Amino acid sequence: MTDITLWGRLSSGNVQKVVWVLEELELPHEHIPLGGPFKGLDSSDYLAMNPNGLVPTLRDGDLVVWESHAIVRYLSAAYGSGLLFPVDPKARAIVDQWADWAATTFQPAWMSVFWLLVRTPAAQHDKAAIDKAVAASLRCYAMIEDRLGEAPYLGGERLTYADIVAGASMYRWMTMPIDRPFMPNLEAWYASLNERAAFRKGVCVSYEELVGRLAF
Ligand SMILES: N[C@@H](CCC(=O)N[C@@H](CS)C(=O)NCC(=O)O)C(=O)O
Repeated sequence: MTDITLWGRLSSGNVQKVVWVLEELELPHEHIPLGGPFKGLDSSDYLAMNPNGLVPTLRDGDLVVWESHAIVRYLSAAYGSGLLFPVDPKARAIVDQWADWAATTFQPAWMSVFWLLVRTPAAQHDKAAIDKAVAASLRCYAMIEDRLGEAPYLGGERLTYADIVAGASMYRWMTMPIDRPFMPNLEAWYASLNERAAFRKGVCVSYEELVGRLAF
């Protein structure tokens, strides 16, 4: 029996990672929409839980944790040990390598494309900035492509939390109006993620409400 609550709007890429892992592990939970059109990030109750004032935040019993990667890693360790979370430290180091790279390098790159191309109103588009951001993202996707030539998942032979934090980019990346060079391993990975109901539910979410909207 779990006592899990997730706060955050489902159109947030960072919330989507958490929904995916909750669904992947079939963890019952309460979901409270927050942020964006739902507002509420500056309430004193929320800031007492998450002084960073952003979504997602997760509560599991007496634990409150924020930062999407910390949440995904916690749920994977607590409820998916040996599955999403390798027990062997050497196997886990590789998973952490890709997960931390996703947080520090990969997500800033592809999110920059999303902000410049999707969230920024079309009249304000800066083509040079978009091209530069796409090029930086493609360097990251090329790294993923190479890695997926060695193993079916970023961490190796099975899906881990590294695939969740990095794969959460894939729906937006594959549906944004950009030129994407064909990367067969990336396509195969995306197809295999799409076979998972948890991925479809958490990540393949319309971003219509974000188009041309810089406000949140
Ligand atoms: N590093 C944080 C970033 C969190 C973040 O930027 N959240 C955004 C949504 S993706 C947010 O709360 N924006 C304000 C809003 O939705 O109102 C994490 O990974 O959890």
